[in-house]
Amino acid sequence: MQRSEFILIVAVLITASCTTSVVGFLEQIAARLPLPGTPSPPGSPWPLPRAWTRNLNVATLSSKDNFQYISNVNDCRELNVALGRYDYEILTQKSGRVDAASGFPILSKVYIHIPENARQNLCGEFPKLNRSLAYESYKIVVGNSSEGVPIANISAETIWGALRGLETFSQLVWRDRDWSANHYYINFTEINDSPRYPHRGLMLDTARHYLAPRVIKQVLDAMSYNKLNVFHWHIIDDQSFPFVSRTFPELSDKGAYIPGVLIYDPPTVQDIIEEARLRGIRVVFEFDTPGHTLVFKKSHPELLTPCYGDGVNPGTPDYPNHAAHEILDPTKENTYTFMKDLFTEVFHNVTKDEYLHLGMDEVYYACWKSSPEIKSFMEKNNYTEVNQVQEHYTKRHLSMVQSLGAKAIIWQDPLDYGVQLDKDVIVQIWKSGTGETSWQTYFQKALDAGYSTLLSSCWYLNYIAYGETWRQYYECDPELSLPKPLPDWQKELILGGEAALWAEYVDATNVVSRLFPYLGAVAEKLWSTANSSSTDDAMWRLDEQRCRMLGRGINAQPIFNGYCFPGEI
Ligand code: CP6
Repeated sequence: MQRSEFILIVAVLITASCTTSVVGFLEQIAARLPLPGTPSPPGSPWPLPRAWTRNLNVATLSSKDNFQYISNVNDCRELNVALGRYDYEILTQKSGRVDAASGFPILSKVYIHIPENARQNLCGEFPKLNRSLAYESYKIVVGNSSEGVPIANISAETIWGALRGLETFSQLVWRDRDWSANHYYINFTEINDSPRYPHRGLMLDTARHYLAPRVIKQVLDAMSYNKLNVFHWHIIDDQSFPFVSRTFPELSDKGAYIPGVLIYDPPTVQDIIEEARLRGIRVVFEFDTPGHTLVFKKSHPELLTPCYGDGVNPGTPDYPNHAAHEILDPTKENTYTFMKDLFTEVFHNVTKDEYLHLGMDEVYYACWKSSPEIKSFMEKNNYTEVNQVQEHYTKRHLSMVQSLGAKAIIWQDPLDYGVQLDKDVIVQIWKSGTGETSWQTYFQKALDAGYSTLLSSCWYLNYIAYGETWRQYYECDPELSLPKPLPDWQKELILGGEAALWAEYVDATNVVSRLFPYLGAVAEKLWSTANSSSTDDAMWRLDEQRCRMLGRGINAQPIFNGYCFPGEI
């Protein structure tokens, strides 16, 4: 609702009605009316739903004992756990004492409706990439029952939609502006919602710095507050190998920052996958090769191409945090059999997702170019350019992964070097320059070639700067930022996108505040319909979302001047 409409309705009601409860309510609303220039009424959801209307009828919340969820299925663990998460405490911002506001009817029952059949409602399954709008859609109606008491209904086609609906429902509850009153309200509301894109992710790098499982879980929780549904886990890189492989335990025994301690062992990994699943979040593992593999050298030096002369990694020691450039040796059979054994374990015993991310970014050609072994390999294969070596590795690795039954996501780099891939490979665009190297150019090239795409270029959260930098994230749009409109078949190829947080300068001390609430800006771009809100309008809802996250214990940083209610801070 626009500020002007909102004020108009208030004004009409002031003149048209004189019952004490409405006047009482109007006083409440007036007291909670945003400051001049702040158009968002309280209880505004983030990300913005596809269709959202509400009126000035308001119900209040009473005590915890006076509030219950009632669902038509009882044996769905995902739903039961979620109802525990969205308990009365979270609705009331964990603020302890709550008093029903006198003169207002009490909302005490929230009905949840999903299909009874588990095959339809998807209880017990893992979330998947699914293009169908129904998959995560939901409806909410808050209004009077036939007996004239306020009730809320949340209905969805699947458990994943029910989770999204519960999140939105929790965001509709707002606190009286008079802080000492301990009153909570919810407006009569109708919402019909479904996502714009099916893949809405965050890439986290746990190799430059180790992130404790509890921190990852907090990030997953906060992701669910923003309806994100993919955790892309960049779990290893040049600097460390915290992933514990049962097939090759030496990789983390030699490659973890502190072996046996700063690691993700199999039970921990499964625990994180389950934590994500219960929030409708997929975990997509990235084992980045053939570049970014310096860490393999610690336990398996035979897997790497020795670099010579000018090809020696310039990354260290002058730039100790710069990517190092030792890369896998594509000339040896052993490299492929090793990768096959590692990926077999990952696909069959670790991940629960259909997709694996294969990396393929930033292959440092100077090393390969410096190597006599690569030179003779090229001669033997009649290769004239080094990118044919990359093509060689990419194709073999990809077909091995496909033979395991996995689907693949890669960073854009092989396309940039002219490598042709199967069209079922998803290409993730991460580079951004100007002109020929703008993300729009790369993105359009991938779409023209017929690849399904994910956008990340404009959502690199690792950059920091003074000011309202979230606006850039919010103003970047996978379709509207392109120079010309896409034909429908190309629109279909856009699966969504991912924010990326590279962790050279990030660890448990700053990861949450670096991510939130900025990640919310990306989340709304990927969930809400194109052009549904301007940056200036979004700002007030994002600010409320930030305070809401603080109330839930997430240390989201401020986006401009102001304050949150005590208790949220
Ligand atoms: N690590 C890996 C990185 C980056 C990439 N891959 C990266 C590149 C440029 C920027 C930030 C991060 N640190 N493995 C590129 C996908 Cl600006």
